[in-house]
Amino acid sequence: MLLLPKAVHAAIDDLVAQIVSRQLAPDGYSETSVWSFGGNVPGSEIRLRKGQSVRRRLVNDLPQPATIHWHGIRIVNAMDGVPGLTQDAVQPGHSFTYDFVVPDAGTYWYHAHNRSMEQVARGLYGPLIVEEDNLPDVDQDLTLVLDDWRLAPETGQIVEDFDNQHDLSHAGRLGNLVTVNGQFDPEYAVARGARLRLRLINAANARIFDLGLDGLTGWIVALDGMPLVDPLPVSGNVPLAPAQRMDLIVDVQSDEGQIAGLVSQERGDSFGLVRLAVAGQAAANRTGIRPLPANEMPKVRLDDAPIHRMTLQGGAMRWLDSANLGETELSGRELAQLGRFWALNGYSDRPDEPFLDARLGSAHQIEFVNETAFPHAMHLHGHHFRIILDDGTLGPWRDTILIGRGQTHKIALIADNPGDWLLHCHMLGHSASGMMSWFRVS
Ligand SMILES: [Cu+2]
Repeated sequence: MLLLPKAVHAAIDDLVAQIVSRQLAPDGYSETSVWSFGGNVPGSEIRLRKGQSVRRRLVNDLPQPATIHWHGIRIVNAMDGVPGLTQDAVQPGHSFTYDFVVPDAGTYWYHAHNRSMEQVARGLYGPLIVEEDNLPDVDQDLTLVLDDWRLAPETGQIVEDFDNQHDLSHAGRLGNLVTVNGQFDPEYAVARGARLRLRLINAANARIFDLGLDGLTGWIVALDGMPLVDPLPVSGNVPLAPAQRMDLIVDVQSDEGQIAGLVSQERGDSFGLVRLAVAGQAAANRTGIRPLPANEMPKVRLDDAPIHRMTLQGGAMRWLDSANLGETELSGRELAQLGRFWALNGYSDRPDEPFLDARLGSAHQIEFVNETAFPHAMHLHGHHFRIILDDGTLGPWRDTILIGRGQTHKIALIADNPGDWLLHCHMLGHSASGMMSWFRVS
C-alpha cells in the first residue's frame, strides 16, 4: 500500500458575503435582513494562534462590490482590503483569496471596507481572535461584539438612509437597537467567583460605548489587541470608540441567583449590554493578575521623530469654509452639495499625495488637532502606534485613538510595515464624507 503524504497546503475556507435574516430585535419583532460574512452577525469567528495564517476566500454574493479589512493586524499591504489602494473591490459573483500571517496575539476584527458606512451598518464584520501561546488562567473566554442598528420599529428592517446628511455632518449614524453578538440583551451563565476574559469589540458605525461593570471587578489587560504592561483596574466607566477593542479579565462578585453584567452609560443613564446569570460556585479562587505576554513590537524612539500635524476640520457648528477634492478647491457649500462635510489638513477625500511619506523603519510623531465639535476615532492601517501622554511618556499601543472635541493628542509611529496605508476616522460616515487620508512606507 502506498502511503501518501498529507496535503501540504492548508485548506482555504470560503467566507461568503451574503444576505440572511436574523432575529436582532427582541421577541415580537420581525427578523431583520442583514448582510453577513458566513451567514451570521457577527460573522464567523476566526480563531487561530499567533504566527499562523488566515486563509479565506471571500465569495461575494452581495449586490455590491466588497472587500475585507483585517482591522488591527500588522498585515502585508496587499491583504489590507482597501479598494482603490491595495486591491480592486470584489465584484458581485466574484471572489478574492486573503492569505496572511497574524504576527500578534490579541483581539482583532474584520469588516467590509467598501462603502463601509453602509456595509458595516448592514452587519459585515466578524471577530478575529489570535490566541497567546500561553493562555491566561480563566474559566471562560467570551468574545462580545457590540453594535447598534437603526431599525424601523414597524418592520424590523434596517433603515437605509446611509447617506443621511444630518448623520454625516454630526455624530454619525447612531442606531436605536444595541446588540451584543447580534442579540439584544443576551444572557450568559457564569459561576460565582469565576474569572472571565471578556474580549470587547466595538463594531458600531459611530457609537462610543462608555462601559462599566456591574457585579464584577476586573482589569483592562489589553487595548486594540495589545497587552498592557501593567493591567489597569477598572473603576468607573471606560470609553470604547468605534473599531476599538478592550480585553478585560474580571471576577464575578455577585451571589448565586443574581445578574452581573456589562453596562454602558449614555447622558447619565445606564443601560445593560450583557447579562451574566450567576449559578454555581467556581472551583478556583484567584487573586491578583498577571499581564498577558507581550507581542514583539518595535522600539519607539522620539528624539529623532519629526512631528506631523493632522488637523481635523469641519462638521456641524464648524462648517468648512473650503477644502480640496483632489487638486480642486471647493467652497464649504459646494462640498456639502457633494455630501462632504469634513476635512483632514484641508482635504475632503483621500489626497493624491500621502499625508506622510515615511522611510521604512523611521520614527514619527503625529499630532491630531481636533478643531471640530465632535469626537473622532482615528485609525491607522498596518501599524500600531503608541499614545504620547501629556507628560511626554509613552502610553499604550493602539490602532485607533479617540480624539475628543477640541482635544489634541500625539502618537508615536514606527513606520516599519511597507506599503500604502489608510489613516481615517472610524466614525464611518465621517470617513465617507471627508475624513480620509493615507501614508506611505517605503
Ligand atoms: Cu470622525
